[in-house]
Amino acid sequence: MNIKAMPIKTRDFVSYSEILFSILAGVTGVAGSYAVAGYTRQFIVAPIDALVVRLTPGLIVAFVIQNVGEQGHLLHIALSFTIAIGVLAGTAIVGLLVARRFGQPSAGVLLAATLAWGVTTAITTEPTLALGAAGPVAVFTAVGTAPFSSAEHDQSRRSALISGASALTFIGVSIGLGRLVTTGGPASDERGEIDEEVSTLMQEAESKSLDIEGDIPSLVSTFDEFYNVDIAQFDPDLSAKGWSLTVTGEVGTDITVAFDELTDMPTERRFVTLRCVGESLNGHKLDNAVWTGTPIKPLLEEADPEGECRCAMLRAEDDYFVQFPIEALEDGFLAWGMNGQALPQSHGHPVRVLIPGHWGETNVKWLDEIELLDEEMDGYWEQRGWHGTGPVNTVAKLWSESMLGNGKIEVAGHAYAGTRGVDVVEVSVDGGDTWQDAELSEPLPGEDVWRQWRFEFEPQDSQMVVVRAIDGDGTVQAEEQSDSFPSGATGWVSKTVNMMDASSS
Ligand SMILES: Nc1nc2c(c(=O)[nH]1)N[C@H]1C(S)=C(S)[C@@H](COP(=O)(O)O)O[C@H]1N2
Ligand SMILES: [Mo]
Repeated sequence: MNIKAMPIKTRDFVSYSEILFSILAGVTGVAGSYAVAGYTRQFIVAPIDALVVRLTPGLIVAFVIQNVGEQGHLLHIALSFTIAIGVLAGTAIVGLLVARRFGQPSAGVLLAATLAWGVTTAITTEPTLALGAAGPVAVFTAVGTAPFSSAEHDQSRRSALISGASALTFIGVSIGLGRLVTTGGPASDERGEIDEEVSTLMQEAESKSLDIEGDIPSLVSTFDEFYNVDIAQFDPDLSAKGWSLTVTGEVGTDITVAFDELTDMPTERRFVTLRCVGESLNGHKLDNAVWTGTPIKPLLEEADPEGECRCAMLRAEDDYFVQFPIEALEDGFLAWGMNGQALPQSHGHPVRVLIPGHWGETNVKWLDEIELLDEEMDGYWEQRGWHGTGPVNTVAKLWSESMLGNGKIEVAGHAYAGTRGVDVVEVSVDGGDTWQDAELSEPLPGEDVWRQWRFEFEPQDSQMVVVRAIDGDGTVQAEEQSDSFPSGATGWVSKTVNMMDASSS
């Protein structure tokens, strides 16, 4: 932009320099908010993002999930950043206009700062942290009240450059500070030690895991491997101390349980596998962990459900909600530990639900309320067209192909069929004409656990490998191909495996 073109003409409603400085105010205001709040729900972008997520129509969400996938988050987060910058820039513009119209620079700056603080407080409900956004808005509004004049355009250019450089420096420092401030997850006194029962189970999973050449999860996924699906970009950051769960609605008695009361209940350790209804047929939103928690049933019995529909709405701190039958909930589990440690923030700290054999979306994280209903209602994803509250589809994944030292090709993966269990995995190396049984890992204890499979064969030029699982009821995985939307992907995973591919993986 040519600074010469920036002098204020009195007939301009807003001048270029006012636009420039209000944008700098907006960007640095957002950076300042990040510096004091970190990547948490007190950061000005977080509530805006939650609103964007809530208001995005289901069809668009479904389209993004299917066509953009994981990167879909970037779209709404970019929009949310733009809105936050726009809002703060707007407060600066108002200040700058008032300053110029009334010839009162300090009144303009004060107005911009107050507006920026007020708006940020309204958005984040954090008056003190809102000062982080208001400060830089005030500074850049103040600099902007000294208008460029055509007579001194060299000086104007210098002033614009200095301002831009200062803004960049400020943003850099804010990113550093914000990173330090972002803590997330259980506090160190909440992290917990791996107890003996969990480590025995983890060892069992380790010893039952097949010796697979390719790089895929063992029978227990690590924290790093375990997939994540969140409706919001900013996970709730809850402490166990402040947490409680209410069972309410159509019940004989309302119950509220605090974290300590929950963990005093009979504690169990269970292997439970999770799978997202939105994942592609051979996707990786399928993982398994050892969870520490307590069964839901006694709590439900205490509350004494009465509703007509025998169904429950589960709600969470991130405004997520899902509804499904009480029968499924009764088999459920309230977990506060994962692989022997406190539940990580991203998996629902301090308490999440695990519903055996049902799609991932029923496994509510950051749970705070179970409401028994009189009438069925749609949950968050069902409102957006998904049918993901029922039992999972059977699937065998083909996650690795490797060339072995013995000259053979190894294909391997995991298979999952919810509470039906996986009985057999079959592999075809001729595109589905003939089938052979794969080697399967010994079943882990538990009624909702995946298994690993592997299969070796003599390489030919190129061949079509197909895999399918047979569940505990003897039912073969459905062959017909369908997309994940709305009821979960179906079909058999197939891949053309040739020696070149296999040796490079
Ligand atoms: N509160 C809350 N619970 C939630 C979700 C969410 O966005 N918010 N996502 C659901 C979905 S769609 C899935 S597949 C699982 C994923 O759990 P994970 O992130 O621990 O793997 O959590 C479910 N529970
Ligand atoms: Mo999901």
